[in-house]
Amino acid sequence: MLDEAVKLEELVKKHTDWFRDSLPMIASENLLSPAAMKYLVSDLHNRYAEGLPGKRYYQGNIYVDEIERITTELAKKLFNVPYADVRPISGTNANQAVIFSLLKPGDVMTGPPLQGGAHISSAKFGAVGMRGVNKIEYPFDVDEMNLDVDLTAKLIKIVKPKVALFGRSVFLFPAPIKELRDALDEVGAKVWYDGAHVLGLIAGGQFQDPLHEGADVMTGSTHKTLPGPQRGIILGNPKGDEEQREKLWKKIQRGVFPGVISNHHLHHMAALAISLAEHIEFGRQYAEQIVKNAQTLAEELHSLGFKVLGEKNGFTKSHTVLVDVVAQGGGRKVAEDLEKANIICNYNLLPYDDPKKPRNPSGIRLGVQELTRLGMKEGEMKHVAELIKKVAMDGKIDEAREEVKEMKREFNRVRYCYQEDEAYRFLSSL
Ligand code: DSN
Repeated sequence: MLDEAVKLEELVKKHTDWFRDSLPMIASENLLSPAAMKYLVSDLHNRYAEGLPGKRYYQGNIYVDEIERITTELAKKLFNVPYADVRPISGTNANQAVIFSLLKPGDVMTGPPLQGGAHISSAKFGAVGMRGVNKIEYPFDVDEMNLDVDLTAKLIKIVKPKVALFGRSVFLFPAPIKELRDALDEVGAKVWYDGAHVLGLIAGGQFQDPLHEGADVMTGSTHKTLPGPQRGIILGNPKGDEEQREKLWKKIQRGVFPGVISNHHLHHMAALAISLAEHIEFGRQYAEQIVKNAQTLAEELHSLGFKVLGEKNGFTKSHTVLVDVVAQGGGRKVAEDLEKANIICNYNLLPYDDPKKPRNPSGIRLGVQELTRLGMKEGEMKHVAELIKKVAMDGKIDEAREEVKEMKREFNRVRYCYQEDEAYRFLSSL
């Protein structure tokens, strides 16, 4: 074996052991269930499928077609919508498909600002800008930690976007779609909701339900609060009569294939099907606990002296907690110190930061969805807040790391799924 190959084995093992002994709190990650993970190493990995079931460009898709039909039906059932496309291979890829199908170069779209939590695919330097679309940003209200509804309604009426995007990657509170519905209808904008972060909360009935509040289409990644494989999804409930709905949906499906994907990674699709089924059975309970945990963490950090954003509205209604850590040395320093203590999160721009300086922002973003998946509840969240204080305020990094390892020993089993099991058993047996 080449030295590099031996080294790789060592690196994967070290990584796996490190995460087993850590508190992973990146708001966009989660753990796959054992039942879903087994499909990732099936023969499906080796195969190709292009197009839609029954309309393929390769032979060998007899069972793949059936798997895709089941996955699509489960997605429609979970979100209670008439349309689902389960082929995008990531959330960004799903966004690209919507951008390509609904927007042409020179078109105007509106969306949240980057420092207000927008995903990079909607930035001027991301997929939207690269498509030549003119993105105009909504005004953001820091006290509300949400869009400024009155100013946003005025903006929509003035710029008349072809597409109005809602949803964010730093997503504490529901987007005001209902409040903006009149303005959106007046200009005839298509409403696109990026639900990547909150997909599992929406499906679990714990967040707004955008496709029943006026959004035409929702994109998402399937590995955040919806704890499936790293993949994407597009769900639709377009406004209009049957013909208009079908027309829009066909356009979006052409955006997926041949627009932005060829093969759609069939092993991940089967893993998604199982994850959707698990969420139908366990998602409500899981989503409820996520929101309780995030609120407890935010309250505890606040009472320990941290500047937690969103105080006016109870800090958070999602899986995410956003903390201004300027007083503790800034986002970068705090995130790096936490990493040394095996608490993994990311430094993050806050709404009042300069978006041109993303490497030195004021905040950290904390997500509780993975810790919740491992069975942690409100009591553990209080302990996590104390550990964060120990690192960021008291500088006791080594002491905190030992405590994290000790705490984590009790929490390595994946919950809210068919076969609760050791999260790292498969990986560490590599
Ligand atoms: N940008 C990623 C995040 O929110 O962490 C999602 O793509």
